[in-house]
Amino acid sequence: MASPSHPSDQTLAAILPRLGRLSIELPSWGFADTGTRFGKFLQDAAALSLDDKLDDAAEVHRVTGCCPQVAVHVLWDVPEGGASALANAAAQRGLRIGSINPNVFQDQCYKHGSVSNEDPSIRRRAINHLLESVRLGQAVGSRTLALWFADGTNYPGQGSMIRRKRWFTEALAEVHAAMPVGMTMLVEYKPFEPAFYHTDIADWGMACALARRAGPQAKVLVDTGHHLPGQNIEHIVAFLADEGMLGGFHFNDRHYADDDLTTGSIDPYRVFRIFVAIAEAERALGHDLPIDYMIDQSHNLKPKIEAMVQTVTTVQELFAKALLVDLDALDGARQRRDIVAAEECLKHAFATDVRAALAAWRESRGLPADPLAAHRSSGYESRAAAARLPRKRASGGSYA
Ligand code: PSV
Ligand code: MN
Repeated sequence: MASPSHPSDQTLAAILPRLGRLSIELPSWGFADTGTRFGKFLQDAAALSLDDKLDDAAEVHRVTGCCPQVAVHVLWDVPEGGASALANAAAQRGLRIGSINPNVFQDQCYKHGSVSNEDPSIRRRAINHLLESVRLGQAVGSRTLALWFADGTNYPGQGSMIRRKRWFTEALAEVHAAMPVGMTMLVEYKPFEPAFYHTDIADWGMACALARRAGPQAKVLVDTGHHLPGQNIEHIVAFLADEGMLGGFHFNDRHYADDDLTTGSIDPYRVFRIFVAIAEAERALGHDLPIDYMIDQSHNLKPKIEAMVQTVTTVQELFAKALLVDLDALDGARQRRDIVAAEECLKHAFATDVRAALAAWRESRGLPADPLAAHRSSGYESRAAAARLPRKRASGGSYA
């Protein structure tokens, strides 16, 4: 029977180096006021500007030590000074710009699609924005172009799925051809929202096919919230990893659809199983998978920095538990067709309490044993609120 236990020193010595190489990228948009389509509940300390977002990301990195990179959205985050101002703003805080996220879903011209729009001038405009994003990434030293498209239709008959697929193929190939060596294109899929009848890149198979057609530097981005109910995400992860097509993750959790809740808040065992799939793939390969571990969450009600710190420590705990799975014992059980013993290998690792071990590990690296407590006791949140509230009031936020 699996029972909660603590890992031995020997076991820890085997897993901690891999855990130490786990770098988690923070999303700039996770620090700003966001909401649902019904409205926003504003937070006094939420970030308004790029500088605020980077300050908040630096605070998360300060207490966790594993988040040196920040993902940016081109339309929301690029300052007037352009690429150099962006890179400098990050560097001043000990951070780097991570994935570049072009935005071809917000402008009015994209009402009927971006690279799959029937209007060739809109398609060109979208591709030009993607090409500019490649140049921006190059200028700030980013290695990742993360592509998500809202393109799709709401009603049967509204668009030609085949024509749109071809336009996507051409567009991604053109953008891939413009990428420098060392830059990876990540193609993200999503089954629905904002389109509710069909989405042009609806699942991992379509993303994989388009990435392969684009070129060797294109891979698939798995956003854990972008699956239909019941889909086995760890199977997708294992399959893509074995194909050499797994490029990265957008971590979050969900109960219904793309809920953007904090990772592991609803189903930590699923996140654990995803990491087990990665551990197995890495063992088969003999090296770390070259993938980007990114967070894509918007925190409507939780304080944003706390939610992000909670997410990072949860990811570390679940990753550590996955590394604890005895893969030799697991394989032995599989060969004996001992299903119960195989499952127990997973359950035992999942039930192991790694929190005290990770606290000691953090301290040994000069980090706070409890990142959340360290952030809470720092006074950062109230200082940020005091500094930001007057700006919010001035910009018309609905504050008393
Ligand atoms: C779309 O739902 C998505 O997951 C994409 O990754 C976007 O970049 C992100 O959310 C923020 O809108
Ligand atoms: Mn995403």
